Amino acid sequence: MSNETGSKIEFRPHSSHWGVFSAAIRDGELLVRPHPADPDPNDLLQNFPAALRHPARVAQPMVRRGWLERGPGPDSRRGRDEFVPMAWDAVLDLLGQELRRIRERYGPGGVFGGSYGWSSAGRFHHAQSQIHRFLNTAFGGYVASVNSYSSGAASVIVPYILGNYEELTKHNVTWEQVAAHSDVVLAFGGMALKNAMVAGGGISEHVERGAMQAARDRGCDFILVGPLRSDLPEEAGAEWIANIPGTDTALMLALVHTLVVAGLHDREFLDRYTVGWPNFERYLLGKADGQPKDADWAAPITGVSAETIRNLARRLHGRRVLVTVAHALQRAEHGEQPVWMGAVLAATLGQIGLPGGGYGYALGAIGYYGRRANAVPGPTLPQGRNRHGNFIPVARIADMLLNPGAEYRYNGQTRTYPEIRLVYWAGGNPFHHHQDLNRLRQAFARVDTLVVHELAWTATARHADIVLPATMTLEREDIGYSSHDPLMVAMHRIAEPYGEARDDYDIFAALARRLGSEEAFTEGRSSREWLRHLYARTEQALREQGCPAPDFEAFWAAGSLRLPQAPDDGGPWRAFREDPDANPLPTPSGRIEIFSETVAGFGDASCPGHPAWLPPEEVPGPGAPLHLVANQPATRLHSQLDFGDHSSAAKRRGREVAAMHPVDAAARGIADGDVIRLFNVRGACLATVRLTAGIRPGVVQLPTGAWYDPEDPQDDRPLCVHGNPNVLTRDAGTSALAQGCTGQLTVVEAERFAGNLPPIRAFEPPLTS
Ligand code: PGD
Repeated sequence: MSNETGSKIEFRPHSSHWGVFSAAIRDGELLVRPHPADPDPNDLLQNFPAALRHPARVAQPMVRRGWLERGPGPDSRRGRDEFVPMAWDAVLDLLGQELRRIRERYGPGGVFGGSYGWSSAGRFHHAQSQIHRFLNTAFGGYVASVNSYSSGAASVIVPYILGNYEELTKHNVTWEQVAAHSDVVLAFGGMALKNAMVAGGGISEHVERGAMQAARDRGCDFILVGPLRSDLPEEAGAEWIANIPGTDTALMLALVHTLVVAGLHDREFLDRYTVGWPNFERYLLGKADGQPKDADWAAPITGVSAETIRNLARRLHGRRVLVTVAHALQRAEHGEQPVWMGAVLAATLGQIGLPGGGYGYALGAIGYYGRRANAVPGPTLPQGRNRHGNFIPVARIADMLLNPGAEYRYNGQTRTYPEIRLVYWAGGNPFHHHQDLNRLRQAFARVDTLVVHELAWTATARHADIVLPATMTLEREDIGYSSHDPLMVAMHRIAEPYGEARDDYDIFAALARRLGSEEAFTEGRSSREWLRHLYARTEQALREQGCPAPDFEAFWAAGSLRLPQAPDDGGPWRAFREDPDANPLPTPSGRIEIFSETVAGFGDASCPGHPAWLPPEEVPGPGAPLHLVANQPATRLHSQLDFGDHSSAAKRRGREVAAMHPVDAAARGIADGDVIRLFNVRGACLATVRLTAGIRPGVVQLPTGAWYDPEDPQDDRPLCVHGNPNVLTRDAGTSALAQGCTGQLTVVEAERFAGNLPPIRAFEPPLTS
């Protein structure tokens, strides 16, 4: 391609969590082309062009005026104050001094460096790895976080009941098997393409749509259980069972009950491969509590007729059935239960370990599930050892900051929240990912100092005391790699840094120098030298396997390298099925645990020893009669590049779009395209409504990711004028076992917003002086 002056424009390879691409600058404009071999490229790539030089970018280091004038300390003005620009050397000196003060007075236990977040795809400049390495090698450790907002409940319960969580999601039933073998895919929560279109580290081939189409063409039936019809793509041709949100465990119990009373359960499989069935069966049949968990019992709970449940159960018998449970289901109160019950349903059908059958937990939740693994390792920045050792379950951050010294339960332990003085964040956006944002604001007001590296003025940056401008991925070199995508990408620099932005690595190196630990952090390497160093591991593994192993220069010049992949062998559950004694699962008993002595032994009523229907505390009622599903957005990854064109274009009247059933809208005098106010006891936000019959009546859906935009930041409970559902969600753990995020589901009321529409200011830089 040439520009107007006829000179050739060079497209360079790059990668993002949402796709591999190449890009070039023509006449000051960024052009982006998806990878030519991608069968189903992701439109999220179109968020890049407008974002690159958008005024929402952070142009220079900034310090909050109140912090600068009064020094570190708790301050409720965070998020309400103005900022003072500062030169790099001065701000780094100031921060170095503050880090020394904290270390001397409180030690590493005074710093929360959990810094959760997805940041960018390149494996070296991955901000999480950078900040953890810095805190470990140059500071002496930090209070960490464990687990994720994605799979907080599942990752804790799975090792007790099924085995290795990573294997369950990444080495199990693949899309190839679905296309070739499944007769029925029973998808609780669906498998929305928007989720599978993303994979941490990058993805060059989006295969899910094609696989569902191929399975469908072969005669596979897809059955979607969930309140949103869009959670399976049209290609799946799915039958839709629109249950009440959060009731899947009850529905699964009733399916199993129906199978058992009809004698259609696979007794042989249950005897040979599982433990604890008799205990569970007593509960199922009502022998323990007098209530059989049959279809009639489940119908009013789930909103699905008893007849539909019974018919569905009978249709599952004797066919190659794959049960899938979306991450979303466990991001709710008692989120452990649907994960466990999905496994019990699959075991009852006797399908676990068969090609295209069994339990595909979280298949479709992300792009690296359901694929072959790479046969060689990719680059990873070593994070060093955290000698401090204390941690919290990731979604308990506000609890920790608000309740230092308080006890809480987690994974069978009683733990104590530490007292945090400094919070350091790079590569994440808690004002996107956390629940009950008004409470989070109170929590952040408690610390002495909040430091944020950001490429843009997210609400997290606005609440910080020190904001350091980070480069965006397009402005630096890196290596893109994901464990289940065969393309390793030489991510070339596409553009110069915005304003005074610096790479996280360079910022941490400069701070490490001020702490007297530069060598420990950098090991004397420049960024380019780190890339060469990290690449060497893959090169060596390729050589050892007798595969072509280009050196770094050749890889860099070629722009990408296709890696060998492991066979699609069904993983540990196939081997277990073939010989459970030779290949036991890494559970306490070596079998699938339908009853877990270990979990029961923890004695936490919120997660008993077998899967059970535990009615949620938060249910629709007076004041909040509707369920709100706050799910992943389709037009951006989480909150990333919300100011990009693709994300902005999908909004209506500048606001995030909420989906609502026409019946619920009519009852409230709401018309399609109206701006509505969604509210509950915790907060309120505006959104523009889209009416659709593709949602269960009684449910509103508002995706996450619209940047928090308080109408009046001085208020304690300001109206978010942009549509961030996390002002409404509840900040409570899934259970005492996992303490996972429950942000997927809450209850609200909706009304037509009749006032003057407040302007959207989320993307304007904050006031400076
Ligand atoms: P992102 O928007 O990806 O969200 O939460 P997460 O915090 O990961 O945030 C990444 C941030 O990193 C962005 O602000 C981006 O600008 C910044 N960034 C990108 N590259 C760089 C870089 O190189 N350096 C620096 N310093 N910064 C960079 C996601 C989390 O949200 C997740 S994973 C899930 S699954 C949860 N889902 C839900 C949900 O379903 N429902 C609700 N209500 N809430 C959720 N929150 C969770």
